[in-house]
Amino acid sequence: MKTNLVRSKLKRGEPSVGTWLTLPDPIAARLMARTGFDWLTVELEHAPVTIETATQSFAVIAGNGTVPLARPPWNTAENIKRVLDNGAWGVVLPMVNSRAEAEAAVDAARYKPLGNRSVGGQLHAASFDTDPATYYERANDEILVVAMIEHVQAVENADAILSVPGLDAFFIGPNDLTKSMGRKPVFESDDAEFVGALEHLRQLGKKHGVASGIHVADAAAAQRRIAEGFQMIAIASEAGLMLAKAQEAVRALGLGTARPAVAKY
Ligand code: 3PY
Ligand code: MG
Repeated sequence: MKTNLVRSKLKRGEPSVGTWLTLPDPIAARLMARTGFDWLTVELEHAPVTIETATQSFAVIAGNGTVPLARPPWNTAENIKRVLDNGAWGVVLPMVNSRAEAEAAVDAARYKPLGNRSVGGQLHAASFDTDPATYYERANDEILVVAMIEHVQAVENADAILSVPGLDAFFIGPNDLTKSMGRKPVFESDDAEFVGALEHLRQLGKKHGVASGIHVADAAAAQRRIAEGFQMIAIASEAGLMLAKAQEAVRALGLGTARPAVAKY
């Protein structure tokens, strides 16, 4: 069975960088899996990605030596089971706002004795290049469980959320977090409430031995966050990276007026 090198890196305290896959396209996933990111998160929350497309993407990502993660549409047992049973090596769960929600996530993502994940499926084992019996034996050591902290309620409850056994990392969604603070959704802000929340969360991550993660807009921001101690960093998305490069070329050549088609992530 293959080893989840992202989980190992995070456990060793090292940074791990990836991006989001928002296009419903396993060919884009295949190409992105060869660029050198540690992991790619297939986006099922805000993008038109179906479970069939996601399943194909998990396979080509894993087959090209990169770790396939999934962000399910919401933090429910049904969603978690569907993506893990079809080949994701980990879940990045939206809007985990309470200890009970974090416990439910771990319960759905881990087999007994750490949880109550239901046994079944074929593609989970194939994705790790092993057989189902070995997968059931070892999955609890390889599956990455990440709770998104992206609401002021989650920041308030973070001490309780991050103390839940079986959680590997938390991941800040700055856009939802700033929106929940009553501001415009942004990746970066100098606002004291936002800056203070990030520092508070990182300290709690250290206290509970849970890796700190955050979504950023570009490589320079990723370097800054890594220097601050964040470990799990997502840079934009494949669509965002593609559009940024295209817009750079258009601007350099002084071509016509761009339509407002900027992808955030
Ligand atoms: C957010 O910024 O809200 C996100 O969900 C990023 O992944
Ligand atoms: Mg979000």
